[in-house]
Amino acid sequence: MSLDWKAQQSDIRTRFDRDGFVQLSSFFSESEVGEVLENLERFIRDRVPSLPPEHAFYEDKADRRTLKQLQNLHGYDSFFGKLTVGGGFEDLATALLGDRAVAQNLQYFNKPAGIGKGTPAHQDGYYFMLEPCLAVTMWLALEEVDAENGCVRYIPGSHKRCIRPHQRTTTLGFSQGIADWSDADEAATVSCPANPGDLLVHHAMTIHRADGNQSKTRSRQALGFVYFGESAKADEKAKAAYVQKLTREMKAAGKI
Ligand SMILES: O=C(O)CCC(=O)C(=O)O
Repeated sequence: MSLDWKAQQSDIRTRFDRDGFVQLSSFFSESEVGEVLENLERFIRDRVPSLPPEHAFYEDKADRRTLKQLQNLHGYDSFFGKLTVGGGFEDLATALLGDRAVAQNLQYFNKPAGIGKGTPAHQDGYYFMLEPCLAVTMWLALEEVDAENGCVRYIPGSHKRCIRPHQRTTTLGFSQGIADWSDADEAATVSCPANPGDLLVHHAMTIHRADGNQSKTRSRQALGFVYFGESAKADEKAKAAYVQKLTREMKAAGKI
């Protein structure tokens, strides 16, 4: 871990509590990012072909080069497991939540060059179904990310308001988007370009979105670590029913 975040812990917590997100430059060094990319390459080559379809999404499922999202990396692979559980990401999540962080998911997010779709505006808490809504997502940039290839955009302070109504989208991997998105919402967004190794951390209530990848040559790869606070209770029945219904719909539509 390149950044000594513990030395700045109180300032980081203040910014996170105020804005609902915080950007930490050079959280990972160049060589740590290189190691992640090497392991991703191995995982995609050796393991992804045998994953269940609901854990590996493609922009075009007939074209393996269009891989856009992976779920549960930490459960499938010991390199990613060690990164997610018992390490620096978990420690930082605990510090920001003020509650012991419990790892839930490690996702891979890619927007392939030219075809990567936008991420609809949403709050992770809508998907998580937690009471209280105490969770963070940590988004680690693995390459240069900017307005052209689809950087993440947040509405600062939105974590202090309510969960907005969401509705079904047609975007594979982001099935829910804010239903009453307005020009005022758009104007309130702040874009977060990032360099490889930079970490964006957002609260589960924070509204965020990203554009599609307009670059013809550059992909947009990132890892997303999800942690729930120990005291947050998930409505597991409602969540399992939703995931089951969604998987059925995606299979019926030929998307997975
Ligand atoms: O990678 C993206 O475009 C957005 C990721 C996201 O929505 C999340 O990590 O909660």
